[in-house]
Amino acid sequence: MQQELENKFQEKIDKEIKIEPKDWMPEEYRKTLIRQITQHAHSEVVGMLPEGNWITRAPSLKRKQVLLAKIQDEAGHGLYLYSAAETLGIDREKSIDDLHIGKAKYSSIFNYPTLSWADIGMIGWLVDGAAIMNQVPLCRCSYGPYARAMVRICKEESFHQRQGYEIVTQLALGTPEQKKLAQDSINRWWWPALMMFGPNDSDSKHSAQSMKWKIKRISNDDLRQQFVDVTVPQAELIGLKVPDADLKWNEEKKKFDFGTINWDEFNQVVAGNGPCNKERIEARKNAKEEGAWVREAALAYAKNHLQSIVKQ
Ligand code: BYC
Repeated sequence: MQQELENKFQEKIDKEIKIEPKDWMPEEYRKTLIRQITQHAHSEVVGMLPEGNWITRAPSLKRKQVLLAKIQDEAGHGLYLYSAAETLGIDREKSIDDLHIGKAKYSSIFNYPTLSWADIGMIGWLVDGAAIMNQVPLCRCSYGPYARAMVRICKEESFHQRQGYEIVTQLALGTPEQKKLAQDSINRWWWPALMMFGPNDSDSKHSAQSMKWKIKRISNDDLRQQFVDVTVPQAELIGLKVPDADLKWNEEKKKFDFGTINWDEFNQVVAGNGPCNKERIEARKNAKEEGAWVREAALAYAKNHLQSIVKQ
């Protein structure tokens, strides 16, 4: 019986029919999605912190407005994703608590500090750029609610990437001091951006099953390669040097060869020992505590409002 259900489920996936919340699904499929979607939601929300660090110091009113809008978009992405995870039966409060007690993961990239304004451009260009590369295939994910959430998220991420590249371009083509800021920033963000795609295919424990279930469509290494191939020419165009002595165009394979990622650093950051892990979780916990009165007030208002409607 169970085997029959699983066969039918896989048949649907093979025929590109979306799985919807009330459809039967293997427990492991549900768990994998809950893990990936909540990690993704946490990344969006924690990702607001390094950028929020520069709202008060944006170099002009226009830059401040754009940055504020971008950060609000990230909050929206978090909300769509928590909602998508809820359709799988996970409680939002519980997933947020899991983040706060260090049980749930979020993207390694957000554990690095934003030391200069150039870092805000670099996040838009490299981090959102890597996010798009990874998320466009997720628009074809077999689970309907996740796939649909990704469509809108990708549209917004594309705008974020463009605004980031525009900031970096202006700095890179500006005064020698500005160019130095941009170069220093790419030196610090390049390798962490490559780590966003996750472990090499041979070490990626979830990939094989996730590809079979069409949750993932393209492997970690293939996405990383696509990112390098697209991004290196963009760096060259504005005169920035990618900090990789082994980076070289491979004419035969029509792709860039590049150096080895420091996996020890990646593992340390994922394990909670990166430069800003503790600060990030502390900030999220404080936000929850300090925002408690807003939630209580909103709930009281909603209850009141509902009662007055019922009375009418
Ligand atoms: N950081 O078997 P694997 C954004 C974990 S963009 C931390 O390959 P999977 C944003 C992985 O979770 C960023 N942990 O796993 C952009 C697993 O651990 P567990 C968010 C990582 O799931 C701009 C273990 O390593 N994007 O939000 O098949 C502004 C083994 O890995 C990382 C997404 O989340 C990492 N970089 O593939 C603001 C996209 N990489 O769970 C916000 C959706 C791997 O077994 N997620 N790990 O303990 C995915 O596409 C996939 O989950 C991944 C990993 C490609 C990230």
